[in-house]
Amino acid sequence: MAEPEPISTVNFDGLVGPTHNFAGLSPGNVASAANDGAVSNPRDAALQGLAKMRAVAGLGVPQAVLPPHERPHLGTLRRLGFRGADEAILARMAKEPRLLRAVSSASGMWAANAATVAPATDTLDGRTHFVPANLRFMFHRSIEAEGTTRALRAIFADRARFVVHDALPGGEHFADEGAANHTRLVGDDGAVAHLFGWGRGGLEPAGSAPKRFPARQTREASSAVARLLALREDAVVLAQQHPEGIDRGAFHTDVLAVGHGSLLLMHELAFLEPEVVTKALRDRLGEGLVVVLATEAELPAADAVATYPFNSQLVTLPDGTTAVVAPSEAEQNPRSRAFLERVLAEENPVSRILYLDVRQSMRNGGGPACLRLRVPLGRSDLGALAARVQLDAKLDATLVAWIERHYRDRLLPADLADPGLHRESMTALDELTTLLGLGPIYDFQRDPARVGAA
Ligand code: SUG
Repeated sequence: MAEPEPISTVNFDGLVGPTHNFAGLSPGNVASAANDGAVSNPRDAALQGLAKMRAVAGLGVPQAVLPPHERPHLGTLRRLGFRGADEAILARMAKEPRLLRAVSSASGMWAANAATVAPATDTLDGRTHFVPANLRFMFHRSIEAEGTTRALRAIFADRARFVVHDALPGGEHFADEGAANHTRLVGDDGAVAHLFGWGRGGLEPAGSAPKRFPARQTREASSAVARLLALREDAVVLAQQHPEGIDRGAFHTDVLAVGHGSLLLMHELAFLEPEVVTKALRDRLGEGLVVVLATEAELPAADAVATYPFNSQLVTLPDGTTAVVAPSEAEQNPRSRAFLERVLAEENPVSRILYLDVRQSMRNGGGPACLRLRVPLGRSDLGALAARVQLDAKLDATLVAWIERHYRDRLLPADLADPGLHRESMTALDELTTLLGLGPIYDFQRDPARVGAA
């Protein structure tokens, strides 16, 4: 086997889909509940996401896109026994508004939940491994796994370099939420650690559990993902999310912690035993690891959950230092901003903070870090991608025009049964697969009679 190339992190952001709306679908996600039924702006949402990608690419960090999912997903409704033409099925949804919301969510935009990824440098067979997340915990997200797997297999098609596994089997016992609960850290002499956060026991009960909000990821799921990724056992650190943190609204690890390279930022309510986690990482990575801990006194979890300073992206700049790409809500909150400024002032790799507006996504509980899947790749891997997904000025301009051509600027959950919306979405996605050179990844494209025939 050849020596793996040096890797750098490519951010694959989920393009926001044309049905982006506020449906109140996620118990334990404070923003999703608070904005239930509000008017959304899918066009702004998609443009904000693209502006973030442009800003990150502008820092000299490689950037790519993942396609949105087909929504509303009539294939799911057919599997649930609804029959007839698309339009007839949508008309039936007048009596099933909750189901319609669940099959219409643009939640695939949060690409940090699409999969968990391990780079070729860290795996036993020297290939880059992906485990698509089954997202079993909530129905509206569970229907993403199939489409995600298809999209990843279309892009990372080269089997000599990439392995896209099946999502974990089973029900809630192996509920997996993807990279939102995974952090890869690098220490002295290139040592690596993979930190997997979990919230509850699946088959075996865990010691303590949240009381108010549900824990999503199981310990058994995290262990299975680590095995499938073909990681060395001694590089894996499993850590329980703090039940109290979950009860305050940290439904994923990345709501209260973020790590990259040798830097880990975490709130004291991110993990149940922050000292034990720090020690396990330090034993593996050495003194080069920098951990910045925010206490409840410095930064109340309520502020962190409302404004997402830990849901920042940490990206390596061409000069080797790190930038923090934070949501503008964190800039406007004095405590969150003070914490990030402390990070900037202290001895660590951080050299700048960039605040960006991803408000439409934030209102459903997704900050900058939720919108991207980190895929560490070697230089030659980029050339081996089987689709035109890398963001450059040309693709950026093409996507802006595509969004402006197809997206609405106003949407309410009550609009989701509109056959016009379904038709617009399919037309947009059909065009997108051509723009990105993806091939027919959507169900409606595999049944050509139905393209644009809502
Ligand atoms: O799973 N929200 C998503 C937000 C995911 C954020 N991702 C990370 N933290 N990595 C969720 O709760 C809300 C959809 C709605 O209510 O319309 C939603 O699915």
